[in-house]
Amino acid sequence: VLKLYDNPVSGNAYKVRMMLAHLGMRYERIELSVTDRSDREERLGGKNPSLRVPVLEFEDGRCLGESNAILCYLAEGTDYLPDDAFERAQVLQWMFFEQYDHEPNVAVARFLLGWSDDPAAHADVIATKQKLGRKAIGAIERRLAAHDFLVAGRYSVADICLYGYTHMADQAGIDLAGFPAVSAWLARVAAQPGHVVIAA
Ligand SMILES: N[C@@H](CCC(=O)N[C@@H](CS)C(=O)NCC(=O)O)C(=O)O
Repeated sequence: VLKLYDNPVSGNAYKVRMMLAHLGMRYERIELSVTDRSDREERLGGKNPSLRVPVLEFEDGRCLGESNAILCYLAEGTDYLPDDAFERAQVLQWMFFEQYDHEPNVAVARFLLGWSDDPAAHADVIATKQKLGRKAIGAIERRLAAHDFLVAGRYSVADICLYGYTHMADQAGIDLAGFPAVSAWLARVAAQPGHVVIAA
């Protein structure tokens, strides 16, 4: 059976759990802490050089890290990844954007607020991350003002990817009230067949 090196509160791991749920794939969850990382080398050393979760381990022992690489691999040949080369590149456009402009801000603000020992000590960093996180969500808003989904007019792995941390923006201290197209899109994503919530 597939093994997912996982953490229940990680949005990056949640993105992978959502994809696996859509595809109806069975897997075993192996939980690693996101606060005590002392066992990372021992547990992930041979599996993902960055020592981060999520990591997906296949039955033949091969391992894949990076949530968005895992999403693309699982989506290959399914309706969640377009066949057309330009549309595939647009999917990647949004997934690279997520990893550079969105996740490092929204996810890190959320982590510092919810899981660090002393959020007040990180107040300046949190404020900067929130500002940049709002800017990233503004880019999604601009796209979704005229589109129901991010790419090709239909639900794809790009939507799964950006739903992950956007739907938890409130936990990062980012209010989505000023982003009506994003809010409507979040509801469309949550209504997809096979949708799962993060606290599963
Ligand atoms: N770019 C990576 C980021 C993964 C990541 O940041 N994982 C976090 C949990 S959300 C983690 O393992 N943190 C512990 C650490 O950085 O040592 C991905 O998309 O998979």
